[in-house]
Amino acid sequence: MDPNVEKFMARVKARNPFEPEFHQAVQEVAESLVPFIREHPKYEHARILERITEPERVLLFRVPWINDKGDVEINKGYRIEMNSAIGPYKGGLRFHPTVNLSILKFLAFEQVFKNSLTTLPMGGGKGGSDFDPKGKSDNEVMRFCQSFMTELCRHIGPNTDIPAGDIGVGGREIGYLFGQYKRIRNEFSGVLTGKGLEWGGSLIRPEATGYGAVYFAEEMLHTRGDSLKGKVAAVSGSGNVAQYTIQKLIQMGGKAVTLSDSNGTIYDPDGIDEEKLAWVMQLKNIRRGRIREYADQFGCQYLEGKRPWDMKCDVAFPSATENEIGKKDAETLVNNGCKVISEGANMPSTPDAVEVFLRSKILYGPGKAANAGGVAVSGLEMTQNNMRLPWGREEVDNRLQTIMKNIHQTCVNFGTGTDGFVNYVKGANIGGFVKVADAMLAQGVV
Ligand code: NDP
Ligand code: 2IT
Repeated sequence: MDPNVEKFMARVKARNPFEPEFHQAVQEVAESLVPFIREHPKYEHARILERITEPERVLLFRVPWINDKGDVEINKGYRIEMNSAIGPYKGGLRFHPTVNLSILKFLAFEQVFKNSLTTLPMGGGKGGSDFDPKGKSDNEVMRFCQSFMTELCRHIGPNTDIPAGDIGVGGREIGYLFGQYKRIRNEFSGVLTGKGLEWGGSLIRPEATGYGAVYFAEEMLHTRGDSLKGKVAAVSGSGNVAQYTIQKLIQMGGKAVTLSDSNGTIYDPDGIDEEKLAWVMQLKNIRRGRIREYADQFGCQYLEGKRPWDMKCDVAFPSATENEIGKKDAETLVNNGCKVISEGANMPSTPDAVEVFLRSKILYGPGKAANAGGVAVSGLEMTQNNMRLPWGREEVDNRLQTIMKNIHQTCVNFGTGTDGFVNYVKGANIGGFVKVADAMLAQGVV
């Protein structure tokens, strides 16, 4: 490791103990940025790297609520306001039992670079709770969301901090959160994105992350004169990102053969078509069941406790969660002929898996570039809220496609090596950094 990266990381680890996911995200970025900053000493003098890894503000609060049995339950609530150099804090909320400070700080840190890459004026933030929506009734979820927002509402606002969804937070949760914000603040505003269409939401926002990850994969393939047409894809997860990744893949002539959740993977070599996908959406979004049921319904293989990465594929779309592809998985993917990884999830590949992808010189699109379509359309939702005028489907989708193309080009500009190989990790990290760093320089030591 570059001794300067080592020195920098020793300091980050000492100042942020017991935060392994945060260390992992920072180290990946530092490995790209330290050599770049060495060539641009203005950033070093202003200690931008040290400042950008320190959140502007961390909020941590109690979320008490009453379950259906009448018992009091207590969860932790968080909001990390990471960086506001180029716009108000923007980023999702995650409700999952594994949520802790380390995970939210890694997500908020990634968000700063991702949001900058979209070219829209959005700073970075992330929040959430260790609340587990699984097995909870709608009323319990509503009471939890109301309690969570009762505290959060004093810290956020349409020009201050604009949360959205992430794992465990979809249309239902955004609705309950929005209702409580409006009630307490007596204000109908664009304080959250991912809203329903009837009350300030944007067309294509639900689809945006998955669609964007597919557009990004297509752009990467174009650099090698290829396309997604006829390609077999392994997709992990079965939530928002996985579902719309598959929808767009079908439209572009690809074939998705896997889906998963935290219990296991289904493998459907015939391909998940429109009809099967509609069934999955009903299963996951309405009935809130497990992916195992797909295998019973359509008579295919279910691999209990397994991830999709042993399945032969041309393209992989990890769309579940962080560190879901380890070194062995990466080697299996590459050995089985996988040529493209487009990360719908945030940081789904471990550092040694990333190393395998980069060494193999396959097309590897890291999350902060490949999954930026979601927050990009969130930015477009904010624009429409401010104009008080909604755009049509095609308008939003065209803008999303243009944004994904531009992000790809930024990665190419900053990530192409002397041998012509595009290191999208380096490209995304430096491309995302420059705008934020220059804004921080211009705004003084704040
Ligand atoms: P959802 O809650 O809709 O779906 C999450 C899916 O991932 C579920 O199938 C879930 O399975 C699975 N999953 C979650 N945690 C784990 C785990 N620890 N191990 C195995 N499987 C797991 O979330 P999204 O689809 O919105 O998010 C998926 C990923 O995409 C996350 O990394 C998120 O940060 C990222 N992302 C999301 C964006 C968005 O707009 N929603 C934007 C950019 C990135 P189970 O039901 O068993 O929990
Ligand atoms: O990780 C992400 O980019 C998101 N969960 C979406 C954030 C947003 O504000 O739309």
